[in-house]
Amino acid sequence: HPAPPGEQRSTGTVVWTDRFLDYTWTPEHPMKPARLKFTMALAESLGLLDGVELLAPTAADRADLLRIHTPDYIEAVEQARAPVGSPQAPPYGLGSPDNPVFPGMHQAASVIVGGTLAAARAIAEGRTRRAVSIGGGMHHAMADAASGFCVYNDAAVAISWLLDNGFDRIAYLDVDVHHGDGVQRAFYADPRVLTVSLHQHPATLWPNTGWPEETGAGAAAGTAINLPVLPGTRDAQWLRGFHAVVPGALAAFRPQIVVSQCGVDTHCEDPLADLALTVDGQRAAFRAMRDLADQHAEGRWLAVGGGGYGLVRVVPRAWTHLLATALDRTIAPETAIPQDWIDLVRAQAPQVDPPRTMGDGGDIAYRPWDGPGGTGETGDAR
Ligand code: V1S
Ligand code: CA
Ligand code: ZN
Repeated sequence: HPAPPGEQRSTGTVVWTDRFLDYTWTPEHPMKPARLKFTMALAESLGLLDGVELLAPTAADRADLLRIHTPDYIEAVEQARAPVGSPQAPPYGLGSPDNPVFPGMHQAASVIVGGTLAAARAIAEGRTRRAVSIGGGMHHAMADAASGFCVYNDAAVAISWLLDNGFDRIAYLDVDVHHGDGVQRAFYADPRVLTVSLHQHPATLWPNTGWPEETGAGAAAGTAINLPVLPGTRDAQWLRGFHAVVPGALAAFRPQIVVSQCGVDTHCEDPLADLALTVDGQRAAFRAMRDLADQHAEGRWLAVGGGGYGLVRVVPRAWTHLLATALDRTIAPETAIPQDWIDLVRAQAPQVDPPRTMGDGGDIAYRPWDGPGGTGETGDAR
């Protein structure tokens, strides 16, 4: 059985190792490790991590990866070398423009899985109620293929581990702008795992899955939920969709833990997709997921990162709010960004105008999901 809430355990744990930065594709690739580096620098600069113990993960081992991935695929990742003078892409999705082979790919991707597993173990063993690993969220990786910048599916491996360690109802919430296809696929016929993905409509965005009709198979019918939203969707509309679907689904499913993929490529400035959220809307989504875990899963919340390609203006602020949310250390959107952080990113990314405050001034004032009497502070349902 999952450990009961205890008094000595900490509220929130941050999983971090500089080895997350080894998950580095090509210099032109949109998924750059600087987004993680800038996030941790901003969180530190704000004093958010003062007195917070960082949990340093080790690489997942082969047995961990085999929970989800095939032996042949793991071997192909281990053996992958950048093609020398050959136009032919290596198999298993490796070597495509989305997933170019990079040196140390197997090791770097294994550390990402190790981070999400460390978060899962800390919660399962009752050492913490909430854990965040911003290196994770590689939700497109399939049993036998790399896909969409994802080599190994960290969340799927961690969910599989939780299923074998006392949990039999797990809710996975995926707010990345892309469909969480790899995690949905891994548990599509497993009634113990509820997967929910909000994403830009599959008719308008890769991977073109996540249609509302995809609802789970066999005994797991009804345990996959897909909520596509149209290009241009803004905070209030997105949050209204979230609150129309997610709280009721969790109340019915009664999860023992909530696992959230917190991709922030829903932002209006994201170069890969066409939704129009602000950092304020993303912050409201994180707080809503935390509060839902408090309400429905005895506070157990495992949050991972994911997409997000605004590496100076979006990801650092959004994921700093994610860390703050898990740590119960609220950062108001009006908070000024410290000058030392602005100087740091100016030096490393001179072409981008850094943000000045922790919010975008996003208008989430219209809050239909609140109903009468709601404060609207977290955009939570009442
Ligand atoms: N959407 C999208 C997108 N953008 C790119 C891309 C852009 C610039 C590059 F230099 C290289 C690639 N690829 C895609 C998608 C994959 C998106 C993965 C998102 C990952 C995540 O945020 O959900 C979580 C970590 N791939 C495609 O659209 C496929 C192509 C069809 C088009 C792009 N070309 C480069 C490959 C084939
Ligand atoms: Ca999603
Ligand atoms: Zn994405």
